[in-house]
Amino acid sequence: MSALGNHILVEFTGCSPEIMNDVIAIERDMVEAAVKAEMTVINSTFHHFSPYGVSGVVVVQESHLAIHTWPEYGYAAVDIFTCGDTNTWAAFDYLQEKFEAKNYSAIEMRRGVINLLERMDFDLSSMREQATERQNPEKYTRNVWFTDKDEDQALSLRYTGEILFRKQSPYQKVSVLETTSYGKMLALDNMVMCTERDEAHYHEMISHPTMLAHKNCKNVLVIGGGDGGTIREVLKHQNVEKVTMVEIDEEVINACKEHLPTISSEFNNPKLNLLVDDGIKFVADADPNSYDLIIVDGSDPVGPAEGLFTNEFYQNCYNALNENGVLVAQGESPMFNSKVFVELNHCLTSIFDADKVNTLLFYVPTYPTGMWSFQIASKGNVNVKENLDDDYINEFINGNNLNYYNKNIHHSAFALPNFVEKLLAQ
Ligand code: SPD
Repeated sequence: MSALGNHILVEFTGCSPEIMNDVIAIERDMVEAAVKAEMTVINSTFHHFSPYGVSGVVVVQESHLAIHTWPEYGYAAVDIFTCGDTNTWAAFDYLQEKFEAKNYSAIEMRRGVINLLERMDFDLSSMREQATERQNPEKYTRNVWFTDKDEDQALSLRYTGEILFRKQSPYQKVSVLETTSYGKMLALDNMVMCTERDEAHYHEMISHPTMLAHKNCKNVLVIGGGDGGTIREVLKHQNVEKVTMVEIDEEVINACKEHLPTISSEFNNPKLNLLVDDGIKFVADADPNSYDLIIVDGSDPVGPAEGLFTNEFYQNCYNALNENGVLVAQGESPMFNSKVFVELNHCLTSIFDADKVNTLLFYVPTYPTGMWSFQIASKGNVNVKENLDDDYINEFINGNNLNYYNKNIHHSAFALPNFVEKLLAQ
């Protein structure tokens, strides 16, 4: 039976979900599959869907290869259509291997059976001229999005498709991506930790309001903070003598040292004692009355950071603080994660006196909802909201080129919207 084309419709199942969501890898593999099948590649266009899935087409001289993936089912629907003399099944074999497909099924169809068609005459030369006039400018676009989400809300950032670092550590998936408008970004288990463009909002606010109110933080403990942004800010304070940082995941440190040098710039500071260890255990074993300041710069309360949101951990922090010591803890978002936000505040007010715990709000465009918080709890008499020494603050601000923190921000950060006050009063 003579026909114009040959069409293979393929179901790949049991594929690697990671590969099925990797638009760069899929485009590369589809183009290479065409080459393996001895086709001549003309162009390709691929799209990544939010939150996941990839679609794309490779146009070849002999027709096309197309794909749609559902990573959550480990499934790819592929069709390979060719009207020339090609080795179509070589493309199939190649893709099966690259997608790590455990199973497949395929149907082969003859398309355009000649006996059923009637040939028509038309003026080919004038059609070619018109087509040349209409030619699209050469343009390469890739629309790839990273999404940080829970069941109901999400924050998406467009990125180039390049994943600069990707490793499954014993604790979490560590990745560094190149976003299109926020610079490079560190993500842990698909949650945004920091981007080059707005990390200063977080790192300045986790350190300066408390340290400038305390005025004499000599011995500082940082739990987490593997990207290095918090210690970078802490070490801007001249009276700091020693910073002990306990980060559980060495891969986070490695990723940031390699790809985020402006954030991880202080890892070689001689005042830093960097320990790759479990911060929860470290605090449980810490000598009592040791630290002027403890900063808990953990990720969100899933995976390795879950234990950073417990009563026992904060009781141990309280014991490890000296009599005038202050604690700052990553407090989540009152909008995105209001349950944890409230629970942490209540946990601290049950350990420190209620009037010694303050909620500080600040804005990070790349965190879901944009509004984020720190809880600041004081063991002694340091009041982070009032009786601030303006000269001391000014001297610090003038000596450092800060992006977010200033005196007005310090005062306003403790002003809470009504809905936040109501949440905390529950
Ligand atoms: N979802 C964002 C939670 C922020 C956690 N810490 C960020 C690390 C920056 N040093």
